[in-house]
Amino acid sequence: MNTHSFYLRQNARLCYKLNDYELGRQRVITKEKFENDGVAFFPSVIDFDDIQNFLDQVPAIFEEPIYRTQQNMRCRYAIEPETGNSVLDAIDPIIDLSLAGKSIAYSTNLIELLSGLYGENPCLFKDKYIFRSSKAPGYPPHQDFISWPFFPKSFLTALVALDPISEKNGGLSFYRGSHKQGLLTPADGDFHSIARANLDAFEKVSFTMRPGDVVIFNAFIVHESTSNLSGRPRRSFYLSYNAVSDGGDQREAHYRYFHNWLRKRFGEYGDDRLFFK
Ligand SMILES: O=C(O)CCC(=O)C(=O)O
Repeated sequence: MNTHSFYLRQNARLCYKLNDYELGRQRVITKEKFENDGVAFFPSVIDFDDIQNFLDQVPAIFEEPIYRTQQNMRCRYAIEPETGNSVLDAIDPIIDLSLAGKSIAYSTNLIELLSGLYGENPCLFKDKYIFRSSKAPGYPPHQDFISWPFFPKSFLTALVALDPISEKNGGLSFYRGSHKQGLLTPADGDFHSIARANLDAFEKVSFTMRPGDVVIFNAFIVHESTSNLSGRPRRSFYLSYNAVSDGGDQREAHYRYFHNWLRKRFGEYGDDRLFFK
């Protein structure tokens, strides 16, 4: 049974209507509600077959040795707390390697949903595939906005569940409304975590997701993830967009800047062997 419907073309302010048959009620997610909370959950946005096609393509890609080296700027590693070993954690970007991933990023459902939230067209800015292996630690509380010269303030991320996601396997929590405080850390272009003690004023919300469900969140909302205790990877696909009026298509420029930043950052430690492939 189709449990949701899109109302974007008729009225951009009423962006999503969710029929909750089990509870016999109808919930509506408006642009205003999203702007107030900074995060919203949308069930069954991507077809399960499309998710499965993407999951089928990924292992073959990453059998290639070129994607299993830390010198490739596409691949991010996490340190396993128990052993200190590095484990592959994220592939950023991935849609140039996977047509199935690309078709999810530009799927009508997702683009219409984002158009409703923006009130204008979205442009894809960035995409990443996160493995969150059972050994990888969670991410500490942080905001996604990076104070780089042209980083768009309209940056929104659609987290697409590839596996079921819950608190037990490294699910995300969001500090509802925290995006309204703007950037909470120094604007120096670096990643900063935020102490939980500074977040008491905000309600912490999390979502249990099935493959194909989507959570969309603001660049300034503080969020974190738990360690994955399930013994299996928790795979997810993060697609970030900007509003077209906020810089237009900046995907290539973003990755150019990002790679130069990585080269400078790790150049300090004498690592001049980084490449992107
Ligand atoms: O997938 C996760 O565990 C968290 C990822 C995250 O917060 C991010 O990429 O900003």
